[in-house]
Amino acid sequence: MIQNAISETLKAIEMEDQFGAHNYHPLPVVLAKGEGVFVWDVEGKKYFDFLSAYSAVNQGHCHPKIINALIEQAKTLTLTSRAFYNNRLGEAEKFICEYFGYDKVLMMNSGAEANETAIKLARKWGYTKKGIPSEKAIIVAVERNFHGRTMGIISASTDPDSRNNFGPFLPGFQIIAYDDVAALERALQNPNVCGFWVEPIQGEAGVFVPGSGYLKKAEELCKKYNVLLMMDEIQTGIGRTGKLLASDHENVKPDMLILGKALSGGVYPVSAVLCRDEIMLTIKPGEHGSTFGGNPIAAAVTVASLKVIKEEGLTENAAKMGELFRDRMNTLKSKSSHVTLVRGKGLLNAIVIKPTNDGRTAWDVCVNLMHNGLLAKPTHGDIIRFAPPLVIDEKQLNECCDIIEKTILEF
Ligand code: IF1
Repeated sequence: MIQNAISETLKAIEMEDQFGAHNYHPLPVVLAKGEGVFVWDVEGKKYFDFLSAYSAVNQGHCHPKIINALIEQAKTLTLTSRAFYNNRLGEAEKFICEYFGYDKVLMMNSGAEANETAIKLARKWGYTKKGIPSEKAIIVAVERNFHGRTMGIISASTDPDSRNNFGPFLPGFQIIAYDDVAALERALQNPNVCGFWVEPIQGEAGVFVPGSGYLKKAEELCKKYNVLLMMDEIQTGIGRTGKLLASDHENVKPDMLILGKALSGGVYPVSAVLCRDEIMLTIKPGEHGSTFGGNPIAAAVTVASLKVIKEEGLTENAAKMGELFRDRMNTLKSKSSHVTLVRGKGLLNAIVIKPTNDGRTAWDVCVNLMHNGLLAKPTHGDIIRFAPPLVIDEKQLNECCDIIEKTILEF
């Protein structure tokens, strides 16, 4: 029994290795089932999921209400294209706009597509509303940004792994330091700037939380210089940081709100850009679109996913469990010389691991965490991001902190 289960793990890994692109380096675990905060591998071993598919399954794995919405719609009508209307999209658009407080929404599929849509909307608004000379629009972005993997997006990236040997790049981006108000004001004085494109907390970079007041100041400067604040909340949104949006921590209302991941509870690829009419209506029929964008399944799943966040108080739970988690991690930091830093907001947290003298790193900690029943992934070598589904309860959270503490103290 055990033997053939292990061979199932190896068989799955070998098949991916032989037939799949090598664009990831996964932990050596083969998952087969998910429910709430738990996932099971092919050997039947149970784990706490502390990555949540990079904050896509905030509502927990296979949430019954979201799965039922998927099944019911999938049995009825899956895709019409936008050449025709359908009976699900309009009601979903209304629900989403009222949920986040915007005039209109443009539905896409992946987060990258939502960010590409935001770039096109900002430029179109820049030319047709702000009067920027043709082909001169600039979008200001920040160092260590992560907005996706498409050519337009990596043209603004400062990460060599995202850019090397993929050029030539899309022009029209200016990169400034993150969390630097003076640099931002200098950049926005250029009248050709149409947008400031930023994550309220930098997830991929290792959960960098900017100084308090930075987002508010950015909003004020964007208003002062007539620049669109384009907020990428794909990872930080939908309750993850203990508020519905990370922007809410500073009462900031972005001109453009960019969402993805947990917008569908990790059940179906759905992304979206929300903004006021003045911006959204600069794109006319035939100027942008996508075969699957806003399809009936995406519409039904998104409404169900957003309802779950409110019905189950997941935003408030993320705030409460996040406080508990950081307290426990800071206690651990005082006990272990390997943990050099703890940072985060709500249930988007990270610890920084000092490598051991014999060269063991955050990766080795994650392998040991896996053996101890908790799945997390290192980023940029020494940082481990911890982001469980927002449905986690206090007992489960303390059990996970025990696992993390045990693993680190054994390290
Ligand atoms: C990978 C990172 C996280 C995102 C933000 C847009 C997107 C993402 C703030 C694009 C996607 C994912 C992509 C995935 C791993 C993961 C990731 F490490 F890559 F950066 F979460 F931090 N904006 N993030 O975080 O959305 O097109 O993927 O739907 O590419 O390895 P997408």
